[in-house]
Amino acid sequence: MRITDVDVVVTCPGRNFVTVRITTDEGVTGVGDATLNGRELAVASYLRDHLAAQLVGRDPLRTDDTWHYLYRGAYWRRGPVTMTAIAGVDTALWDIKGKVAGLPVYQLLGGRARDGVTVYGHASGDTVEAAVEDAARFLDEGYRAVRVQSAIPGLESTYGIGGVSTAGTHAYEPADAAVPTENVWDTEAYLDHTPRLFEAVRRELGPLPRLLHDVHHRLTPNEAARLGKELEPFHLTWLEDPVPAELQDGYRHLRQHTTTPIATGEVFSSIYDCELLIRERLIDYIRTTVVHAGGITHLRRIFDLAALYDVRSGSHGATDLSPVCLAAALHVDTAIPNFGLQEYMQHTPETDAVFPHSYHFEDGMLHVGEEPGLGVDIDLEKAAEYPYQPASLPVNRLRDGTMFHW
Ligand code: EZ4
Ligand code: CO
Repeated sequence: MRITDVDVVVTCPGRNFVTVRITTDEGVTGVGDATLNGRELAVASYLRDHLAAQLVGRDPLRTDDTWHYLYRGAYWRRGPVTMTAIAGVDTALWDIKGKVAGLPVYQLLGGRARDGVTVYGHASGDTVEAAVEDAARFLDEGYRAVRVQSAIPGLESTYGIGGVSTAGTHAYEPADAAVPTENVWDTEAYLDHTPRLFEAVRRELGPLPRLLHDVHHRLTPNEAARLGKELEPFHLTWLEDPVPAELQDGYRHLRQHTTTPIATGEVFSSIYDCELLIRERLIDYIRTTVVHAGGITHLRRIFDLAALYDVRSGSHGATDLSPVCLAAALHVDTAIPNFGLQEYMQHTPETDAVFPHSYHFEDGMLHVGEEPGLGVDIDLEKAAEYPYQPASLPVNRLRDGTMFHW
């Protein structure tokens, strides 16, 4: 069996997605997500201009060998563009392997380890009351865990707020332009507000719902330690990305000061980005996912390392990760021993139509389908109706104009 074509499809059914589609001489095709939000065309070029020619003629079933061929063979290792491109290819090869074997991919990863994949939804609101109401709606819809973000008084815009963000719809979309919108950030306002938010959520929703919160990389280790301590009475399932992820030894300081569980890793692209955090047990959940961490092959290695140290998976699953990534993530989540929680934001109906899939939501869990491969495809005709549109994530500045983390 040989790879005959490697196609890269860029489509924008509400937001941009890059999909790798690999065809074989036996007519079996596979798909992989290669979307890197705001840098989509860099990955598309990496795939089209550099990898496609190297892949044609190779045996598609040599998944691990191909992974190393692309990783070691580049000489320039790691980095989000490279690892997202490798992920797209690797995911498509797993899809092909499943179809050839006649088995869903989770079976090839060791088989079913749980009934379904518990997910968390994104609740938010312009006020604390609105955020509490939104969180309650998610719980009413059967969600067992919910991330809660609310607007910070005095700031014009806050991460995670905006657009429609109630249960059953998808949340905010990034700026629809090549030049990012600029937001203003105020750490003191945020640190003052966030414990009040969770005090209200716990008071209204009770002690049992699993609650999460995303700091989005904006605190120093000591500021994060203060927040973690103040949130301890509200028993979060996790506090996400409390500090910029490149400041890894800052997590030692944080860990020594709070028992609030910590999750990080959505921006990591390799096992080497999380090795220290896992080995020193500085985090509770590792948030790497298929598309940005080198595909199923590499993500599985990260999760296996994490399992040795009692760190659980908590894969990133925002809407800029396509349904192809979500399907692949669900196969991994279904099979690994140390699954923790999976992020889930519903895609738009247009996106779901471009990427027909067999996973479904029920009782707070996502369930993979049973067809061979990943159980997801791309409808090329529909994809062609939505050409690429320049789009960027926002940037943040402090009140005095200093560039800050977004
Ligand atoms: O900002 O996926 O936990 N989810 C997140 C996301 C990220 C986007 C970046 O593309 O932090 O909302
Ligand atoms: Co996040």
